[in-house]
Amino acid sequence: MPARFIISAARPEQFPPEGDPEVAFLGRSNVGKSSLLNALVGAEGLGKKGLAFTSSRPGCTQFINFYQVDGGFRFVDLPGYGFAKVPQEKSREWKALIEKYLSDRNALRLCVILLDARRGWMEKDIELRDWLEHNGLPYVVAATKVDKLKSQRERHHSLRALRNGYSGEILECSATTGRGVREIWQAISKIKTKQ
Ligand SMILES: Nc1nc2c(ncn2[C@@H]2O[C@H](COP(=O)(O)OP(=O)(O)OP(=O)(O)O)[C@@H](O)[C@H]2O)c(=O)[nH]1
Ligand SMILES: [Mg+2]
Repeated sequence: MPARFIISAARPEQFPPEGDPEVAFLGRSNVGKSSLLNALVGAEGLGKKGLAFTSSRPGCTQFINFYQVDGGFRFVDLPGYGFAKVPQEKSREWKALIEKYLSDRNALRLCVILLDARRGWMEKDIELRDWLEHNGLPYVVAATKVDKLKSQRERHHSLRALRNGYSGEILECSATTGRGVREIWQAISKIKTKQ
């Protein structure tokens, strides 16, 4: 699915004018948001480097990045939360920026909450989920990096951590193997028919 970068917004005034329905990718720092976004749009039209910049260094995405995706969507890559090494002031700025986007954006139709399959729900993830529910924003939950679960024991532990206090659907995915990409696309396609 061809896609192109629109803008990197450090402040709400830099958000592009509202347009196609938007899908936002949210989750802890380093959970794999940018990687999953790349996997969703695939190599097609992107070239080898991918669309969104990824890094093993947490705190890689510092602004809200908007991408136009063919098929009439926009993908929105948000900075990760919960990364202790970011100075508190910076972290507060990001939180304010993210909250502003989530509360004011009419075009926002779906949030994808990403959880690390090995860790499951952490405090900040639950905070986010509660906030989305309270504000009536639709979301799906994706467990990332499932390719890292090698043994039966690890898979069992993962399932427990993901199911802990949550009974909704969880899409298992991996940006490395492409697992779950189709299922996420299915969830995204539904937002069109809901308009
Ligand atoms: N094995 C494996 N590694 C992954 C997967 N997804 C991401 N990674 C790795 O995890 C690291 C972080 O990935 P990013 O996509 O940059 O994470 P992010 O959530 O965008 O991080 P921030 O921008 O810092 O919030 C990188 O080293 C990726 O290569 C996956 O599905 N499997
Ligand atoms: Mg990122």
